[in-house]
Amino acid sequence: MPRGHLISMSDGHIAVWMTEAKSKEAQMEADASPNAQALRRDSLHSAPLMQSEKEARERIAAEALENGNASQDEQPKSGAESADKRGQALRVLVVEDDADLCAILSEAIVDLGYLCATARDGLQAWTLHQREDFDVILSDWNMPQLTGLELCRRTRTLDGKTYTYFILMTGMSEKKHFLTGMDAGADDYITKPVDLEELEVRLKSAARVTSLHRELANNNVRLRRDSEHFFSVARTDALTQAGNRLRLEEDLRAFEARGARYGHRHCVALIDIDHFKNYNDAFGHPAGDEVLRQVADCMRESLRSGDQLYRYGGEEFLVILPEQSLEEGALAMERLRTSVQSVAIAQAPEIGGCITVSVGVASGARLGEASTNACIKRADVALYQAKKAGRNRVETDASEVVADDPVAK
Ligand code: GH3
Ligand code: MG
Ligand code: MG
Ligand code: MG
Repeated sequence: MPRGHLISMSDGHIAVWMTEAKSKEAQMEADASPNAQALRRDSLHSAPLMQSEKEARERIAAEALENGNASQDEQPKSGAESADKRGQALRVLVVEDDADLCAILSEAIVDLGYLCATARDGLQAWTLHQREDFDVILSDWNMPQLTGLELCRRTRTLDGKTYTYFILMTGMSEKKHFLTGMDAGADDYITKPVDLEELEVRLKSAARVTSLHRELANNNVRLRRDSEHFFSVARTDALTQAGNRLRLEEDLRAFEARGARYGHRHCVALIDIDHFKNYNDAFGHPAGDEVLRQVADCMRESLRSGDQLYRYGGEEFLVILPEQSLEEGALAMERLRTSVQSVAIAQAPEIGGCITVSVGVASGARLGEASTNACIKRADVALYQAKKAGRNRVETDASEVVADDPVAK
């Protein structure tokens, strides 16, 4: 009985991952065929590989019972050379419309320690490959429904993270056919009658190529991940995890471009911790660092998910508030100011009370403003007003109120 893994086909058939084949009837049948006689090698056995799903499932289940374990989970004996760098055996799909030859090839491949599934025409192979993503396809050239050449072309469209090594088999020995095959994306070819030692060499080379390709693809994934990580680290303030000046510059430019193109608005707020020098002087720099972290965490929690927090420098932070008017921005900042106060971090004794922040809010770039930083300058003027008016308060850009007030015009 053949032992192996079932692969269900949509047409009610299944393919069997051959791991070992011992069907006597099948062997006799195959031994009698002309192909078998041409290719016979003592170690070869053959078995019917495509069968009704019910029949195959029954056979596999019966054998599982016989062995006292599930044969579907069984892996083939795979020597170091048949396994790739994942430590897994190469998965080969044999596509051949001649039943005897198909059986003989799959037996030989299993004997070499590889996993093998079979398909009897190009279309069936294509359906199976789209689901199973084989490492190697060993395909006949002339087949009903879909030729080996067309199957090869389609297979190439699936290559990406994995690579399928495609070997074309053909009785046609003229060189121009091989060139056509290579142009369609085949990696190698083998002529019929198939010399099994030659096939062994071809599969070794296939194992090497697919393994290298997988390694390369994994390295690329790692490189991309590292590059994304370093991109993010280069734009993050290490102490507070807020965005840094580089990220701020990039984001501001993006917001302003969006504003100019689509009329989206945004607000900018500058936030400064009050009397922070006194805190540092009273409790030391490391304690001051901890306050910066706590204040940043508190502000992040108080902001909406689309709002962006940056460390502008020292004990100053900046927030971009997308899609908010000056009034809405001021309201959001009032919420932020009270949350910082409610953390209740005791200030230096000479100041008294707790850590507070002052905030200046301005709307994003206006028409005619040359620099992307012009809105920050207006927010800074508002912040200065907040400090002057006694700290722990929010002030808005006064120039905007005048400009928007029709009475004042
Ligand atoms: P004001 O209310 O006017 O803003 O007073 P202030 O004391 O906060 O402002 P000032 O500009 O006089 O001092 C800012 C202080 O912030 C001084 C500096 O040591 C402190 N500071 C800046 N960056 C850091 C930092 O990374 N860690 C710590 N611990 N302190 C910092
Ligand atoms: Mg054929
Ligand atoms: Mg300051
Ligand atoms: Mg300050």
